[in-house]
Amino acid sequence: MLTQVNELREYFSSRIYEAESSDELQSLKVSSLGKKGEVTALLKKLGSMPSEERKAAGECVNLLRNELEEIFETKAKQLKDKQNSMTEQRNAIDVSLPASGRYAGVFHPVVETLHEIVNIMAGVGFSVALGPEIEEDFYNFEALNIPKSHPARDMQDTFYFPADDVHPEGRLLRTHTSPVQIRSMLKYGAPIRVVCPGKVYRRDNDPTHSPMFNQLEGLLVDEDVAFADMKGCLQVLMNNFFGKSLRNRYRASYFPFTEPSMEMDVECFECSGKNPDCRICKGSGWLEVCGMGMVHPYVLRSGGVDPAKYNGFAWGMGLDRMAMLKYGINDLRLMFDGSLQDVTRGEY
Ligand code: 2NL
Repeated sequence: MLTQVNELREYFSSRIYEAESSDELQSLKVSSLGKKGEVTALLKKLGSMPSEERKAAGECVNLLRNELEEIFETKAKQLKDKQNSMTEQRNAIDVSLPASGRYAGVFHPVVETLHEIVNIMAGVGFSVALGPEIEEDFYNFEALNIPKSHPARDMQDTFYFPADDVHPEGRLLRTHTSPVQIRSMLKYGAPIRVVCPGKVYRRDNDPTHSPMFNQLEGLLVDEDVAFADMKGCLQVLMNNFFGKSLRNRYRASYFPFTEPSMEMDVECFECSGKNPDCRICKGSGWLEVCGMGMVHPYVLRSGGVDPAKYNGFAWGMGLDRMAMLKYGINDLRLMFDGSLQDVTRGEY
């Protein structure tokens, strides 16, 4: 009996000493002091021993049991301390490590473009005017010398709201930001310098047209405004927007609200016309950037301005198109979907 006790003491105390986890320790406890454990088995054996041997043997086994219980407890505490200090180390903050990066928000390329153009024009004395997206026929068409028969008024091009008691004439989604300039002339009179950015709507939806897009129009009205003033003003805008001095050319055009009217092209800022495969100008060497002209006298009159005393110029450009040109975005749909990754090619 004594040898068995000593063997168990030897075996369990060294196994406990070597134990590396609470699980291991627990299974040692079960196999020694548990119901079917080896020490428990010895205790059970005592009953079948002759009574003269039982007392001494009993003391021996009990002593072993108490000893093992004590070292189990000590070892359990050691393992727990070790566990705690490991967790502490894992959670320790190393203040010398570089800080992790943070996502800063970015403006949408169209908003970025809007800010740039507004800042450039503010530099030459223009204010910003905003107006309603739901407009009346007068401001969107009539005042702009767009007659009732004009195709732009067609149901095919314009979104109309049904007439009701409050608006018996019916209303529409503005098809350009020109009504804001009419409203500005009526409100502030001449002389005036304004740019009018905003969302405009047309019944168009294909790979190169969106039913909602962003426009920016400008209007300058004063005494003795020359055609050359318009060219100079637009040159300042384009050179500053594209960041370098670019050649320009003008093509005769037609708008009901300007006379004469023209379209302006600027030299391709990317290749200056030298790359037949240029992804920006597609090899033409020119970028179509805006339509413009001297304000039609009818339009001045609609804005409450006397065309005998004042004249002026106006231009209109697509902000989405300007953003696409400047930032080399080749698909209009990218401008209007929600994925930052696609628009910025992952560089945010
Ligand atoms: C284009 C052409 C243009 C205007 C817009 C305008 C406004 C008033 C009076 C006269 Cl109140 N004109 N706006 C003039 C010429 C061209 O836009 O291609 N837009 C994308």
